[in-house]
Amino acid sequence: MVEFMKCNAARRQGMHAFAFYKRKIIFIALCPFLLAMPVTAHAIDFILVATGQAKSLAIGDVNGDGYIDVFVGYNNNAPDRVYLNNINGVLTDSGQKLGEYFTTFVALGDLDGDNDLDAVTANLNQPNHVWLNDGTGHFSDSGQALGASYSYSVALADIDNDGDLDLAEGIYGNADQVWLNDGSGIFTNSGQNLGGTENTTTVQLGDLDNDGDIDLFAAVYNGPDLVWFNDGSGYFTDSGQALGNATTNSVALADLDNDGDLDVYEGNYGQYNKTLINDGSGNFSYSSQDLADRQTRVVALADLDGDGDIDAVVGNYGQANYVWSNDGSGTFTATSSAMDGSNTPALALGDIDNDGKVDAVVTNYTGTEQEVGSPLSISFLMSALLALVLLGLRRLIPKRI
Ligand SMILES: [Ca+2]
Ligand SMILES: [Ca+2]
Ligand SMILES: [Ca+2]
Ligand SMILES: [Ca+2]
Repeated sequence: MVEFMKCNAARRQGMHAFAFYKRKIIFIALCPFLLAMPVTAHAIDFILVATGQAKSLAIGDVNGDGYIDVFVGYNNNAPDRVYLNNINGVLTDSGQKLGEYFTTFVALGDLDGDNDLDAVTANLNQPNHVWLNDGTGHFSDSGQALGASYSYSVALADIDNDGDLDLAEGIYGNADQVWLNDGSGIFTNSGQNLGGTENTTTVQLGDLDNDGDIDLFAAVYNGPDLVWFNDGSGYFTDSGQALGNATTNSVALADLDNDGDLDVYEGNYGQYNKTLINDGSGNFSYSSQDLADRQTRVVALADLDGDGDIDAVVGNYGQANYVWSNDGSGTFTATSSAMDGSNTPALALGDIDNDGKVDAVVTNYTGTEQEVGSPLSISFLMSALLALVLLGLRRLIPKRI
């Protein structure tokens, strides 16, 4: 705004300045650049899609219309639901009532190779289910009942390198499982038991050791997190790492420090959140940062401010949700909060309203839709930088010809 006012003032005395002051010519010449850049703060929209027993969600364009839709998993044997994006972020219940399970986690991916997004739901003490999409966002139960464990989390990736999406299942109080896809969306238990009685709350899949295959990170509540390396055929071996002993509810993988490998953002309950930095070969060590949410249920990562590094949105219980900005080296600073006192068990990041900015889609136990302004703003920073340059130029140029 200061630059805007300066530019206008400079324009008002433009001709006079043109005749007598070189410094003002340069100043005016740069004004259009300043005026073209909005100085309003970049904002992330928090979009509340469901409340009550809605404990999990996944986002993706399920009906192929170019807009991101939301699949919500409900606890307490309430049916799961699909919310379709009408346009520009307006989400409407499609009316489908999918199963009556205790759904704790949802993952979307094309499981049967027909180019639409299908769904896997993790259900507590009940079989996990595969829901196939007819291409219009209408889901039907594949009829498969995958295990009947205390499933807290599922993740999809091509674990055995045969071109289809396989399934990792994180189980609370028992060994995690790996289910392989035959290409048509039919899953078979690989027979592997990853770990023992750890309380796995989240499994995440990614190439942790940079050898081209999909590895597994298991977040454990009240115990060390575990890292499993893939041999390339879908068989996992314990890396031997026992990471921390935290009350971890959620982890997310991304290259936090911009060195080309996947790091970990760890969300803990009653303790600081932490980041674990990868040495490039899949060996993790905790950074020194204590990220002060302390009541975290879910973590999601994306470049929120468009500066090329990965930022974080943290969903908490009984506490505001926070946006954490990365400085590019993996050091995070809390920048804003929203939904004070909310209980956010599920969170995903995507451009729901197609305005070119990342939105946060959440479910809450309670609460209403809110938006927050984040002080992150590339345009603001560039305006400030240009203002400094202008000051420098003005000092270098003689005041009069
Ligand atoms: Ca499909
Ligand atoms: Ca596969
Ligand atoms: Ca790997
Ligand atoms: Ca990294």
